[in-house]
Amino acid sequence: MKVSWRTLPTVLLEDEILDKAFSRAKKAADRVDDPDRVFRVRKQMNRMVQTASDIISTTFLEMVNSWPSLDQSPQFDISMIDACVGCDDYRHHLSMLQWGAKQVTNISGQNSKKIVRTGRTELMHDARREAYGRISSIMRRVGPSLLWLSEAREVLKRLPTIDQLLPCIVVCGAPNVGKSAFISALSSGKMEVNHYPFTTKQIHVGHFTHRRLQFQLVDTPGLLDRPMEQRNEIELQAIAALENIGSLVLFLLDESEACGTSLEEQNNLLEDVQKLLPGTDLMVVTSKADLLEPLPEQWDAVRSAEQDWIEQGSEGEPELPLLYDHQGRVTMSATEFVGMDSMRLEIVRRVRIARPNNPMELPEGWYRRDQ
Ligand SMILES: Nc1nc2c(ncn2[C@@H]2O[C@H](COP(=O)(O)OP(=O)(O)OP(=O)(O)O)[C@@H](O)[C@H]2O)c(=O)[nH]1
Ligand SMILES: [Mg+2]
Repeated sequence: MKVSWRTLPTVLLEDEILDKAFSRAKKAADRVDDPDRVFRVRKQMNRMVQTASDIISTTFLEMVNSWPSLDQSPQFDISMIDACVGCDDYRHHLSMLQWGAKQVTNISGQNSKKIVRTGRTELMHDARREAYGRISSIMRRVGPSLLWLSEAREVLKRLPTIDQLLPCIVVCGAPNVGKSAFISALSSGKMEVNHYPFTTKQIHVGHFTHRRLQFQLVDTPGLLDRPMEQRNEIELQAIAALENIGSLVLFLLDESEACGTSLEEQNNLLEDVQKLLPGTDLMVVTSKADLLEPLPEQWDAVRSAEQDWIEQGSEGEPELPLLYDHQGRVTMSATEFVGMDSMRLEIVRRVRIARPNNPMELPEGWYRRDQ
């Protein structure tokens, strides 16, 4: 299930909803035409009460329906919602709208009865006025929830969109090691740029397609910049959320230290990540191979194997040689584009192993004969 956080409709606030409801109600009353004064007032007052209450309860219920239900959300979304806005609050404020819709409907039922049962027009007016007063006070109770949802929408809009059904490769490492450059080099088409709502840092989401299966690549900036004990709970939850989406975690190490973080600190961070994501396949890759001195031994061999493959149309799944650094770690250069296609094919193989249940899985919307 792909949740479209970015298309959640605008949340109308307390006054906007009341204005809309009461002005539509007035228009509806103006359209009433009956030569008998008592009948006319009765119809008018009834229309006002019912229209106002219908508009409010419909607005509330439509909102409740357009916001994803947590019970049916994938674990990643739940963790992100919890980290960004809090699941308890999320549930509470949506249930306030449900409560409000019910209250407003009851009020209109009760006051309509009063209007119908009397023959005196001033009592009809009183009943209408009373209904408006009660509706307004319900709105005042729901107002803070509308405000909360409106703010939550702004936060959730900025979440990355990740398709749960497709493999997802989480790219992490210290600042400046080349995560974004790596994602960009592997992606066909443009990277999406999103934000983690609680930092100003940009998250890059890239995609590539292999044999019609789309692979997603996600950045983790801002989450791992500090030692474990200094991270707040929200960040820890967000990191834990990564566990739920990552078919494979790539940890980039910059051995040249051009990133500004010492290799020792980068290794400490690697240990932290291993602890945080115990169940996830982790692949350590060194970045910026072009800065290594001397260049990796197979630099030219890998580059020409990759070029040949591209010239042949990048078909199939050959065992392209991987590029290794002097410590025997897989490496690549995102700026020179050497070792990138080999890496892509290696990622495809690793993801396949990490998702052993998936060979039978078909893309959304397909069906299987034996089911
Ligand atoms: N020489 C060389 N430089 C690279 C390579 N990849 C990235 N860089 C450079 O390293 C710097 C950081 O690259 P980014 O891709 O922004 O690194 P990042 O890990 O996304 O950084 P943050 O998002 O700030 O954590 C940039 O100046 C890049 O040009 C590479 O393969 N070779
Ligand atoms: Mg980056």
